[in-house]
Amino acid sequence: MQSYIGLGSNLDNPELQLDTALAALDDIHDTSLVKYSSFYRSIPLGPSDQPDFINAVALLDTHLTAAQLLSQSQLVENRQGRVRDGQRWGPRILDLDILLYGDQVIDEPGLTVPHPGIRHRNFVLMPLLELAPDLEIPGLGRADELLDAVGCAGITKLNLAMSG
Ligand code: 5RY
Ligand code: CA
Ligand code: CA
Repeated sequence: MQSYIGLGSNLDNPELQLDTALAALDDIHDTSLVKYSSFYRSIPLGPSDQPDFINAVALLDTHLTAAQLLSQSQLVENRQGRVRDGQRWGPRILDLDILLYGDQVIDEPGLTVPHPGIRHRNFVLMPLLELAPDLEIPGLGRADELLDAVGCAGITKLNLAMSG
């Protein structure tokens, strides 16, 4: 199964956190990292009293179920030192979201796929479109049309030389 994962960080050297997370995703059993997008710097959506984020999207090839992939992703978040304290949508060392799992639609407690934030978040749609320009999101339509509706304010694609 092909699954797209959103990555975000705004604490403790975010670019290093994303590099580490990409390697950790490839290390998940029965799963391999196929490719990943450029890194993007983006202003925080939701609570704005926090640092800018670095965001990216990865494409995985996996034999795990979506629920197994979710729990493996949460292990990666926890191993990188993510702590869940206080403020909802506050700053975090690493956030991994299952954006898409094949073309499946999943609605379970703790696991909604396609990810409910996709259509409103340019920091997800831009890197997703970089990997898959013709992508259709189940139930929502073409990703490029969703990005047209949301716009590109507050997000900058980083140069490879700057993100390393
Ligand atoms: C809105 C509310 C909550 C958008 C809105 C969240 C990230 C959201 C972020 C991230 C950037 C969050 C979830 N309206 N901002 N805000 N990148 N995560 N730029 O990864 F995304 S909290
Ligand atoms: Ca692996
Ligand atoms: Ca999350």
